[in-house]
Amino acid sequence: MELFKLKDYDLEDTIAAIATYPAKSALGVIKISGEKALRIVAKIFRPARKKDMKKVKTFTLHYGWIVDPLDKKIVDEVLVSVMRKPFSYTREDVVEISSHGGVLVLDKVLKLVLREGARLAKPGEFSYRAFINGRVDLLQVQSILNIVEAPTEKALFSAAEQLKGNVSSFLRRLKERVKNVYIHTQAIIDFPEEEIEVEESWIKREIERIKKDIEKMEKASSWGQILKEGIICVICGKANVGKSTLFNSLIEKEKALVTKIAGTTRDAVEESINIGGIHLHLYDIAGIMRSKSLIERKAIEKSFQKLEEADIVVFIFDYSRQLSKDDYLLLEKVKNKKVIYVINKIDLKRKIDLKKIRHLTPQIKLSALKKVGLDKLRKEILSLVSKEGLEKENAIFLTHWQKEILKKVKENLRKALFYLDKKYTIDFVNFSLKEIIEDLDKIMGVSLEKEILESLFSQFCIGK
Ligand SMILES: Nc1nc2c(ncn2[C@@H]2O[C@H](COP(=O)(O)OP(=O)(O)OP(=O)(O)O)[C@@H](O)[C@H]2O)c(=O)[nH]1
Ligand SMILES: [Mg+2]
Repeated sequence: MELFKLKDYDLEDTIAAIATYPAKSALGVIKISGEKALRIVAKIFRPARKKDMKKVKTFTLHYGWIVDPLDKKIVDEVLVSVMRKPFSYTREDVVEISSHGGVLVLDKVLKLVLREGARLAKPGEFSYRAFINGRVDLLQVQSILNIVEAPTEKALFSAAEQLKGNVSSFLRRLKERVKNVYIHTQAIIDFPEEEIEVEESWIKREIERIKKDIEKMEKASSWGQILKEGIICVICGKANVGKSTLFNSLIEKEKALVTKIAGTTRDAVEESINIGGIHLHLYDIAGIMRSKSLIERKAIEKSFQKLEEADIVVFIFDYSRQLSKDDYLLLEKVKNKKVIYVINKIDLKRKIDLKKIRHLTPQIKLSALKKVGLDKLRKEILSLVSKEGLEKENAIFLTHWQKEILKKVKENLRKALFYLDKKYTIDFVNFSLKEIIEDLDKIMGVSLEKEILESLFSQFCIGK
């Protein structure tokens, strides 16, 4: 693998950081990695049973005290774990000191470690070393971020799968297959006189198969994005249909103001909930109505803006009122959206003409006030999110630029198939395949530009 030296991430230094959140807690961990890790620990750690810390075996745990070598004052009672190179996260000598979790204690231990020769680690620097030293590839590095930030269990499990290396090995296998086809095309180019035992139909079939796998990856990555970032779901409807009531019922809190007066909600109200493992950003917005009030008109304008951001719209009709121009105006606004139609207030007498909206599906009748039919709505939201078979794929987490590269790979596969179909010389196919191989490498972090790496590792907290 090509080696990148990011500025300020000097690989020669021994680095240290507090790896846990520095707050009053039972335990805290200070992590040290590098050549001098054990020497530093030997200076500041007094084991309960006398031993030379520089010589202890790997994967061992040592009980004792942190003592300031200058004034011989005891700082804390600790456990020290030792993981020697190459079988550690960074593939260097790593020592973790578990002290008590006080902010001052952790700070004091860290200062001692720094005074004895370590340098404070930069954000993500431990993971950077793990990457540089071949312990993890870029897809795995990203999954570490996603594990830390996972909003739901589903997101966590998928990130853990990626960390295990499942996505990386899938990509490596895919690359081998592309390489195999590439070698065959190269043979045809290099030995034009020889009868090469490769049929173009085999090449075509193989490229088609690879393209399908890339498409699968794309789907899995959109699923990953949904798991990671969640879905924006906006509740809309004309004034007074019960949007805020439904919002409160779904989030199980009285957050949005509810009154019998039309035009109650002005600014959008937001709350995040978990529906079946999906992180849903739910919005309650101002109802649509004709109004002379400048404030109400502004609020409605903002509602329309919010609607544009929505991944999913919950559109509410009022069972106890007739359809009106406001309903139709709003229907026009959401015509290009994924919509679930809700008929609210079914506990009241019906006035709405259901025949006129029969064609609008999926449709759910409920009472937000009496909390009847809410589960049906939750199920419908979930099934709308996971339509297109997304849920069947395992999620993978890719960054924006990785998705862009994936698109390019797909485009090159499409081109290769086009060249084969139109009987271009095999050189064209060969060239596309070469680009694909390079691009697949890029997704895994081989031969990547420095800026991309820098921006990735800077998202980590210090100590990771
Ligand atoms: N009977 C009955 N009343 C309901 C139901 N849902 C809401 N309401 C009532 O309808 C009125 C308006 O409810 P809101 O939730 O404020 O309606 P909204 O759509 O947010 O209204 P705006 O913010 O003004 O657009 C209140 O008096 C609610 O109690 C329901 O399912 N059944
Ligand atoms: Mg409201």
